[in-house]
Amino acid sequence: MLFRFCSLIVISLLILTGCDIESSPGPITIGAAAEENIDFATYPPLSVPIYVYRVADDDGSNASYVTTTLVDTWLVGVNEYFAKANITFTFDALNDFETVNNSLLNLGSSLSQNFLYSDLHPGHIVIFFRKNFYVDHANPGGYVSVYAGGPDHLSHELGHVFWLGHTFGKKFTTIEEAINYFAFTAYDLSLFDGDGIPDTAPDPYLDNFLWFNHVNQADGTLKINEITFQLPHDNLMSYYFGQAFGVTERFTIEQADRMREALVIRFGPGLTSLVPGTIKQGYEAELLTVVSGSNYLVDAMQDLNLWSNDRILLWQPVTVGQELELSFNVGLAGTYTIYMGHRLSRSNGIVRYSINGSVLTKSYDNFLTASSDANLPSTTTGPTPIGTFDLIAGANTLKIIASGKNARSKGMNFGLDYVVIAQ
Ligand SMILES: [Ca+2]
Ligand SMILES: [Ca+2]
Ligand SMILES: [Zn+2]
Repeated sequence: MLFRFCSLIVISLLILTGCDIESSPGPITIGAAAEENIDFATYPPLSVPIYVYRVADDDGSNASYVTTTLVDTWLVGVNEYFAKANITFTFDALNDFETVNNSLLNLGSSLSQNFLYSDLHPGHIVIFFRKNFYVDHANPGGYVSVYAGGPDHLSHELGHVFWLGHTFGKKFTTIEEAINYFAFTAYDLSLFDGDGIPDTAPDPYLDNFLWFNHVNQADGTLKINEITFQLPHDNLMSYYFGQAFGVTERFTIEQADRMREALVIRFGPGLTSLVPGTIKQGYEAELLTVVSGSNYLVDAMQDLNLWSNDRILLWQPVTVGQELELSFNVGLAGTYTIYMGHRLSRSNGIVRYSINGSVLTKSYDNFLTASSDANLPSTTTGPTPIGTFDLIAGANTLKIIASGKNARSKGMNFGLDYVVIAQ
């Protein structure tokens, strides 16, 4: 196959290489790495409000066809896809939908116009629906500009907002180009890994729907030399958009993980809409009274956008079973849900909690697993629900119990940014 192809190859490539190219590694099938078994339904639910602009030209003409009803319908589909990440988009049709007459915005290409409007709605992902055709795009800073609607396009662009790249890297305009490129680069599979995410399949993307002519219609594979690629037809961050083989479009676990990470970092603890209900009282962990325990300090955090009051309570227990007891004052006795903002880092351990003397069953591993990068800076979990409790008026106790550590963690540290109680 390779030889036959070489003999037909365009002259310029022959001159360049003299056909002295790597031999194919032999017949193999390449697909995605197996997904980890993580169920994000057991993680804190994250809820993201959106704000929608229906964009028209300066004189009001040429308006997008979007309506609040359409947005509601599309969000049902979007939320089905994002359920895997336990992320839900919410839309308040009454207050968060607006028509704006702005020809530049309607062109879609003006970053400054996009930012001008999206900055007006902190705590929301702003979505512009345009009439003019320009590529749908998203900015990781938090807006989406689309020509088309529908759950697939919206989910794809929202994936970009939460730091997901395309499954493919370089786009190829012919199958021959892909074959040659692959051979000349010593069958380097990373060329086809556009997103750096192992559980999305390597994707030699043939542009302009050309892939459709070369793909095996029975199973959706694409063969390059003797290598068969199981294309990620099922993935929302591909350009296949489920146009073949009846698969359900979706995100992988690693993609879900990255989106959750992006979301809590982007919004930080200030976005109270991450917490259902109303926050009744909030406490900076670094200001709580320490009833008993040792090896703790107030740590000033360098990334000031992430942390409430720019500081956390850092505890560095040295043995499993060690305890740190804090107290927090509640104004009115009642039933409250407690949320805590944890620090995630490469040196964190596993803790359990005790509230007013009763030890909770669930443990929390705050080791930062989202990346294999050992130098990744610590980040916040966002408000993590701990449970619902009857709290008394006055001093209540929160005990933290060191319960072990991830084998890869450098320590048993524990960082607490804040505690909030909500109803
Ligand atoms: Ca990949
Ligand atoms: Ca704090
Ligand atoms: Zn894209």
